[in-house]
Amino acid sequence: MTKTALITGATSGIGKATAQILAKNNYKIILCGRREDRLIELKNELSAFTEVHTLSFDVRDKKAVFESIDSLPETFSKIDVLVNNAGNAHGLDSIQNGDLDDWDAMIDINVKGLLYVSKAIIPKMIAQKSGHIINIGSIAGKEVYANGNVYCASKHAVDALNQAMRIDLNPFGIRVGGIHPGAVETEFSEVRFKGDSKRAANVYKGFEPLRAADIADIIHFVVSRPYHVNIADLLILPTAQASATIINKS
Ligand code: NDP
Ligand code: 8X3
Repeated sequence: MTKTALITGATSGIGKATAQILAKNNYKIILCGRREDRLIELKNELSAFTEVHTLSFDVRDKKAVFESIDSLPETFSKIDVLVNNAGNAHGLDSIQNGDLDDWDAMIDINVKGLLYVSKAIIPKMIAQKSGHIINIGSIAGKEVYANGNVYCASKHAVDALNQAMRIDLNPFGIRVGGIHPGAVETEFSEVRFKGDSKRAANVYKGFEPLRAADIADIIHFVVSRPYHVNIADLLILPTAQASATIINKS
């Protein structure tokens, strides 16, 4: 039977690539994000392969999260796969110089947003006695690096929540797994550096970073394992990267 995947942050980067690969592999797709033009464009592209529904909401807005998910039409209401991907870094400053609005954004989007979306979907998975949740963490959730403070804390929280969800949802047969990428060239650094494209591009200079499609491919592998196999935790790095800060650059 055709499965349905809901992907947050599907307007760009890892989320968009995940929607593309799952659509081509017979999943019905629910695309989520704030930028409606991009949602519509991607829906048009993926409709050649599968049924697609779009939900435009800010994961920080808990009312919008619950209303959007409650509004799903019957044909999309059984969610088999949730990819908790929406997130970003905002700024790269020392703890003493950090911007409070950046801190709020990272905690509210990466942690609380992930929780709101999960809370809106988990009861449905419990009722249907099946489901698979993929939480997108980061190498920043495994290590802390200079000036990464609050972003690293938010991704450590995702790592903890991933483990906690797996324990709490274990009696219901729901699979939970974390995917923790290193450097992936997406709009991530553009957002982190607030549109400074030169600084963003510099992050990926001198080595071959991961592409969004590399992570999407792995997400597809994880969700397509037989039901008795749950890939609980994966750290995926570009070959040139050994740790959050050790990157072999030419
Ligand atoms: P992008 O900036 O390319 O994509 C981020 C996505 O998140 C966009 O689709 C954006 O959609 C969505 N998003 C951001 N804020 C909100 C919000 N408030 N409400 C709803 N959606 C939101 O970055 P990536 O693809 O790289 O990032 C995806 C995930 O991967 C993030 O969780 C990130 O932390 C993680 N990650 C990224 C790495 C990298 O090096 N790129 C490495 C490790 C982890 P829209 O703006 O339309 O709402
Ligand atoms: C994104 C990767 O190393 O910039 O999560 O934190 S890093």
